[in-house]
Amino acid sequence: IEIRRVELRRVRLPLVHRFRTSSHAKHELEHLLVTITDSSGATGWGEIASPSGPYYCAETVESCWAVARDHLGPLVLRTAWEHPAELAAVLGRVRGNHFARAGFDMAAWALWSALRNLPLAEALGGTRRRVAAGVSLGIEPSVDELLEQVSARVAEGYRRVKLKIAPGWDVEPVRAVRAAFPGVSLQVDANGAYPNDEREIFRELDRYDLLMIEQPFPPRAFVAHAELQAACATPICLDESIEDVEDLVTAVRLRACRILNIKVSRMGGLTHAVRAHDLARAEGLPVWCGGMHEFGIGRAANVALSSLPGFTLPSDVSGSDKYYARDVTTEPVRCESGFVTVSSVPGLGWEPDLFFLEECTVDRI
Ligand code: OSB
Ligand code: MG
Repeated sequence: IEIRRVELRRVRLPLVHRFRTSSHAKHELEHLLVTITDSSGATGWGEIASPSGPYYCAETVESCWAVARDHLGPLVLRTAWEHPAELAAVLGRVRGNHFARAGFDMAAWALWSALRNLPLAEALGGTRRRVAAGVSLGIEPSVDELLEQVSARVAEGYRRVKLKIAPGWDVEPVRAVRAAFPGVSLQVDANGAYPNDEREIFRELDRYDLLMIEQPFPPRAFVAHAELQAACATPICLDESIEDVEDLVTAVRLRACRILNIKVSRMGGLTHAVRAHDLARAEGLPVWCGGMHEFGIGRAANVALSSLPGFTLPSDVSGSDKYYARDVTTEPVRCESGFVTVSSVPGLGWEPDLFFLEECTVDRI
């Protein structure tokens, strides 16, 4: 496969509900969409779902734009490949910049699976026909507003609820949600907001029958996570800490977590996400697919990835409507009774809405 044309678009969508984490609040998002076209005119779409500022990881929309334009795009235009993993190996000459690389790797998988007439899920080794959908709820102005959110999502059928926590917004909202929804499958995500020696808050959270505590400490704190995991019954799940398979080996050897969140973006693409899945599965570590508020293109890739056999916990693959009034695909990703159906259409499985994209594209190259 030889790529003749690479297009980057910067696309802006408003969020239906403001989302706040331990580090930042958002009411609209800008992601980059990557289109690659081969010599036969076939195209593949990918999404670079970087947050706008460097608070989740080091990348930003601006850094992704620059690295995609100056390094990844040119590399893709001069590399011939037979399988997406070959292109991923070449993209790996660029250090770090996983979100930017993920957009190109995703586009390569979308194109390759379409050319082979295979649904993306099948091309990746997926076995599930539908995936369990969980929902991630941001920090709300009050516990009452949080309870309203939980109530609405549980009524929609989501299989589990994740609450963002941060110092000052942890035990109280968890206690309130647990009291109001005793049967709901509940987990928390701190996005690394606690100092490495914090134990008391987690001792308390240990009492609320949580499915997991995600990323309590900063990304590089493998030892602190291992010490906390040894001291608490609730499984620790790592997100920001795991950027590649080497990080996962470190976490497994140190017993720093019992669950892994795999994000296509954070791992640097589907190729690396599948490798992380394979290793976790061999080590008996359950995984689920995390999200970055993806638009329909990235969301489609998340659904396909979640169909792999090791994804035994509900993923953050909510329906498009949880985030966007209108998505960039002709059909939104739909969550029905807590499940998203895996597409059986060859390629990505969802089509870009080219007319709507004209309206929400703010820059292109
Ligand atoms: O840590 O999982 C996270 C969104 C932005 C940055 C980090 C995270 C998240 C989410 C959103 O939790 C999950 C989703 O896309 O539904
Ligand atoms: Mg997380």
